[in-house]
Amino acid sequence: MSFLNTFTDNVHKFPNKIALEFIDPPLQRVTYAELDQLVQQTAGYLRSLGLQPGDRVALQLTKCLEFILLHLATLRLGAISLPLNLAYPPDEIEYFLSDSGTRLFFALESNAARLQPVVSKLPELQECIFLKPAEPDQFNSLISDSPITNYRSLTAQGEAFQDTAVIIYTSGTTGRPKGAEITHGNLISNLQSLHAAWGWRSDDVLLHVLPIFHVHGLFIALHGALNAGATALLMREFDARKTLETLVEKHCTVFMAVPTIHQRLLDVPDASQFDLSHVRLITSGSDRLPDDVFAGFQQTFGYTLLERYGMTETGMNLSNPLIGERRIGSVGLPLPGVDARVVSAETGERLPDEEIGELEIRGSNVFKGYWRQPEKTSASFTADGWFRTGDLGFREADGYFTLCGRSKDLIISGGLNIYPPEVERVLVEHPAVAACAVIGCPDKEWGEKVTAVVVLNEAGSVSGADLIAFCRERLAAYKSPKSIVFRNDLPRNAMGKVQKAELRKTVCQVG
Ligand code: MLC
Repeated sequence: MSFLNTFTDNVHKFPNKIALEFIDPPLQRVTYAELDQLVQQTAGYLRSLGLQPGDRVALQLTKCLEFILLHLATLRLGAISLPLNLAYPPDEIEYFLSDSGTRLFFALESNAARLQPVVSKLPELQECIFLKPAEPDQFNSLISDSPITNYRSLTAQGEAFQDTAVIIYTSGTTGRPKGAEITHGNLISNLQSLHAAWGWRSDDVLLHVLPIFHVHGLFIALHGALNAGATALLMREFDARKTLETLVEKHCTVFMAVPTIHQRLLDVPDASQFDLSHVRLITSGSDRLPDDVFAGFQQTFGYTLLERYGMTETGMNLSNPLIGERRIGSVGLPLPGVDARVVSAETGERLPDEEIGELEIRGSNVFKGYWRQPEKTSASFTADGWFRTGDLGFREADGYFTLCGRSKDLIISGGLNIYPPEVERVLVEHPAVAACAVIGCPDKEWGEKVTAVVVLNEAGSVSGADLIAFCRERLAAYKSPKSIVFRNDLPRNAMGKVQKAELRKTVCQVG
């Protein structure tokens, strides 16, 4: 069974049920039968462009029906979908497309002028198609002339189960971002675990406010709803008040978000006027849920948030229970089919309960490896096949896990991962910068705020604002520093390594 088989079953079971409804302009609504028909037409269109199984199709689009159709049609054809964050500037896009050897690239018409010089440099890229999601007729006319394609059928036994379905780029502590290869098997196994753990139902109505180019919005929320035969109401861009209004007015039963979004809901004036008692499941993930947001949700809405823990490479690993104690500060218990253990960072040996070590994960949810990076892949697994998450935590005697830091140098801002070396690499390209260190400072809104500590060359002169602008030209805005602190030197250990813990103590307090 693959996710696509479940979706097809739902098309037969609920042909006239609304599968997707975009609740802001352009308003669009498709039933399961209509969605299936559109995906088939889109598959026909992709095939007419020569797409073959295993080819990569990159999508850098807004949250729109076209994105979903191209993504599902790509999976249907046994090709590989490669969703890209809209915030990535052309420099980053060039790297993702060339590293992945993308064959077809769908991007926004409004970005055509910026992207054109980049795409013309890529020999493996066969075609770049610019879309206008605000004008759905454009895409309809592209796909309507294509013959309807019968999909390659995917089965649990066949090699398709092991085939890569999606590549999502994740940054790393060293080098450029790596493409995590997620298989059809990973997708369905994680969906089945979550279906059972969270009690997904075909009469659920999901309010979907997350971007669809990451695991959370794409696999957990969108695939989750389609896998359940439920209805997804999609908000193109998150708006806090509209979220609360929609949850109430459209009788939504499921809502998933990151802590920054939950905090913004709490900040809505008169938030407590919104009665969310009919929403049966509200989850929080992608970043640690601060205790005051957990408590604020209980006080304001009378709801106990269900915190869960996942990663791009593994999908979802741990979750607080649907029924039973949702423990503050804890990410809960291993999901069905997922094994979790805590090991010593030094010896790799399993640690007793309550002792802090590195969290490792095993299960059919764990990805195949990093695209064309066998060494980095093997370094991320233990000899006996456990994935090293890089997160530190402990297990309690009753099986609940708590995270308490990271062994990797990583910042999480608004639910997005940022690896400081990526930002440092850009900063040192500036001629006035002699050295720098990028750290995350605690922040009420974002969880952590990207902060760069910069040492200038003797003759160097540049303002913080100019350095931020320099980064934003080369990096996605969310990765770029939100503040720059100038120092005469950086604290280093005997090996010359910057002492980031020391910097966090002195720099973050100052703000
Ligand atoms: C936007 N900005 C961010 C940011 N998002 N900066 C830091 N961190 C972020 N996450 C920038 C914008 O570019 C903008 O810059 C400024 O901050 C303010 O923008 P905004 O309009 O207030 O932000 P908004 O568009 O509302 O976005 C905030 C958000 C969004 C919280 C809604 O970040 C979001 O949807 N986050 C969810 C990310 C997600 O889905 N993560 C899941 C990863 S999967 P300026 O200066 O240009 O105005 C994963 C696995 C798992 O982690 O377990 O789930």
